[in-house]
Amino acid sequence: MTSLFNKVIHDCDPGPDDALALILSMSSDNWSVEGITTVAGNIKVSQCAQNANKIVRLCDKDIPICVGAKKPLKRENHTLEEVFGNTGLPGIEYLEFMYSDYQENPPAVDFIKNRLESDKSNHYAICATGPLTNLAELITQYPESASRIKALIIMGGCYFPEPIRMEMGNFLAPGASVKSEFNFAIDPEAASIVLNSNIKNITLIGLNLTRKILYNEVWSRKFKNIGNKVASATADILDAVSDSHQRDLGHLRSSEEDPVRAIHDAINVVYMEKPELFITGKYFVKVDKDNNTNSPGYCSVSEKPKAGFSKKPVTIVLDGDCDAIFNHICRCLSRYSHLKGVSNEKN
Ligand SMILES: [Ca+2]
Repeated sequence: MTSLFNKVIHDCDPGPDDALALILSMSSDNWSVEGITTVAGNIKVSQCAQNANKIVRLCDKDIPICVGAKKPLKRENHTLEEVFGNTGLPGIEYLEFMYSDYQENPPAVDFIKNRLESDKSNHYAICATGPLTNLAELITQYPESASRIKALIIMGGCYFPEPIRMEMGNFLAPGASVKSEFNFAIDPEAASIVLNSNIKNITLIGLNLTRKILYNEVWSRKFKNIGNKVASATADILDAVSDSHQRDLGHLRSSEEDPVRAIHDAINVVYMEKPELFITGKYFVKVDKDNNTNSPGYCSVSEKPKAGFSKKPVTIVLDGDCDAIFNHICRCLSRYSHLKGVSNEKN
């Protein structure tokens, strides 16, 4: 897949799993991370930018951070403080927040458009791990620019029953009677615009896959044993499981302290670098968006063209090798060996 692109922009709402996605992506030799654009999702968009800044500084990088949509296209925002706390990124409070001048950077949509237009000798992928509001605005306002995107890898949706509760999502949108996936539920209009756009090489990573690839105390120990500050901070971020995670996945713990959780957004980056670890299929997709459906963001798939579905088939990632994925993540975290020490001064 890396033959398609050599530069990546992350559109995200960090978020613990977005944070891991950024950490993995910034470690890659296969591409350079050119920018991070934030979107309202897990938390408020300005806090997302602060969290992105914290992760960029942790990894000793200098990458532009641009603030995007404050709310979905047609709906009110719905943040998840009850899951992710007030900062949206618990576990690394010991890292001081470092002021960044991202407030003076261009808005997210302008940044992406300018990069795609002014840097035509390079090939850009977008790694999208939040609601798709920014990308829908890009497609609507600047369709020619958007068509220059060489690959779009999206964490969003649920295409087959997820493996833990056999449901089609993990989030009950306001007024909904059936669960759907958070990123698509928050802005289903945006998801629909993106899936019906002219962007080539769209890959969807949904809960049907991400809830199979679970972090736990075994991987926490391995991350900490890597012995650099990024790897240990990554373990701290992922070990900070919320009460809601425990209610959801507590029955899978092997001890009281076992931090079992999914790492949804991070799977995007593993797939971008190591697609051979995954099984994929091509499908036409429909995202429920009207207010009168009982689950905004609910996804349906078809192997054949069908009215109301995307005009082109997209790639859906169906399965992945869990141990190989986490071993690859360990290798990515080892790439930060020049950043010595353990971040958490409590330890
Ligand atoms: Ca996210």
